[in-house]
Amino acid sequence: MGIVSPGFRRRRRDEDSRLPPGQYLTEDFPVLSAGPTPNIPLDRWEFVIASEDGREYRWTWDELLELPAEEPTVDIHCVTKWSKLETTWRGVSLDVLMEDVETTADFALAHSYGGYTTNLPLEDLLDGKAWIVYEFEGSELAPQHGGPARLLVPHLYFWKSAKWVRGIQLQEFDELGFWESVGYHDYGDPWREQRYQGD
Ligand SMILES: Nc1nc2c(c(=O)[nH]1)N[C@H]1C(S)=C(S)[C@@H](COP(=O)(O)O)O[C@H]1N2
Ligand SMILES: [Mo]
Repeated sequence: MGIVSPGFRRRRRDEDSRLPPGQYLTEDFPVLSAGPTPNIPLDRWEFVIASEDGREYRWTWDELLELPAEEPTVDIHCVTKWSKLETTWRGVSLDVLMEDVETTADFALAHSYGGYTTNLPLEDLLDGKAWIVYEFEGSELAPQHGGPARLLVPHLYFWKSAKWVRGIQLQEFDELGFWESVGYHDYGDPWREQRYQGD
């Protein structure tokens, strides 16, 4: 039968192998927000990394845009079971932002405008694994998806990718974020299906 081309079959197999356990593919981009979408004027926007000893490293919106940008194409996986393959973003690697930050902290707590928080080990933000992104598929990041800027940590469930990110607190201890403190997994590796505490 010539209905399904070999190329299509090959692509389907490739897609299946990129889907973590329990996930399904979606072409849409669902919006998942625990509260209202905050409105952040760009002239008042800032991003702050605070180290465990109280030092603060700040960037204005213009300063963020001046930093070298990358365009990661990554698969994203929401704990509500949708996955989206090959999403393209533009933003600044956390490696660039962390370059001059002096720290011996092991943990990070990301804070958002609007009050959302999420925790992760600092090493999961480094070595090309995380970005502060301000474009999605070639357009400025829509407010409902976290614009003006969000954290993107695609190797963990998408709740770790804090929308409307305003800063990262570095600390020596692991402090649970918003979803983590109500039973979601502390780490959230989609490949190990770490959805809830105890998984
Ligand atoms: N500030 C903030 N960031 C957030 C959330 C949120 O409610 N508030 N939801 C998280 C969850 S559970 C998911 S799945 C993704 C959803 O991002 P999207 O709405 O762009 O799909 O954002 C994450 N980041
Ligand atoms: Mo989610």
